[in-house]
Amino acid sequence: MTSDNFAAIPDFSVVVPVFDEGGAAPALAREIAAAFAGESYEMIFVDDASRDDTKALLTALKAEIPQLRVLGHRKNSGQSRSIRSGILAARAPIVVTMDGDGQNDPADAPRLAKALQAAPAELALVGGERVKRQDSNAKRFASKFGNGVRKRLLKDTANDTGCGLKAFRREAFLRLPYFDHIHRYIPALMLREGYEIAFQPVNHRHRETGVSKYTNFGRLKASVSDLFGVMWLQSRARNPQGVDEA
Ligand SMILES: Nc1nc2c(ncn2[C@@H]2O[C@H](COP(=O)(O)OP(=O)(O)O)[C@@H](O)[C@H]2O)c(=O)[nH]1
Ligand SMILES: [Mg+2]
Repeated sequence: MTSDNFAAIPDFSVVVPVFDEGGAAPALAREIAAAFAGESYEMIFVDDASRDDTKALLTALKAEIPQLRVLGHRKNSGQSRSIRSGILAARAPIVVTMDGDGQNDPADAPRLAKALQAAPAELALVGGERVKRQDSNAKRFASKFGNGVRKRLLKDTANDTGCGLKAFRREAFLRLPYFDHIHRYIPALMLREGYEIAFQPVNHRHRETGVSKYTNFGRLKASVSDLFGVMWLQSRARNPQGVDEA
């Protein structure tokens, strides 16, 4: 990449958290490059102190993909913190996140990003909803149950907040309170901030390599306390319906 390229602010920053995804990350980076070919974009992989060769493989790919940036945590800090590190480093006004294991399809990403780019500023998020989950029955059941409870309690209109593929305005994300596992509550928190949100169906693929980093029990444990936390945040929100300057 020339310094000229680096100076220009891209339209889209694709942010991908990865933890021990050496088997999937390089192919995913190439797929993202193919999906965004001809667009003004950067992609930021955030390596969360992987124990495998994820970071080395991605770093080697920078020669092939000039839009690729590789960040690394010194200590494992989880998916949400990785996403946040990527967003803090992102230079584009629109951020697209996706899982690092290849289960989200990069081919869907430009559609979400462009829908947001074309929308009025009030719309801050276009989230993906996986139409045909390619996961085990147990995970699908747990997800359906969790999504149902969350949607009822938070009224966040989201059917699938666990979908890693989301496009949102960077500036809007930076206004949200941050906590571990926030990635499942971005729709609710965007609404709390007074933004509008929308969803589009997206493809979902089998995990071909590596292992899932979450168990149903671990997810449930985190989700319950987070759910109460977000309900509390909602109860403490005030919305001035716009701010006018005289
Ligand atoms: N950076 C980071 N990413 C993680 C961590 N745990 C999961 N991920 C990423 O989050 C995404 C979803 O995790 P995954 O294990 O595939 O969950 P599942 O699809 O729900 O089984 C993948 O991109 C993972 O690499 C973590 O501790 N740190
Ligand atoms: Mg996965």
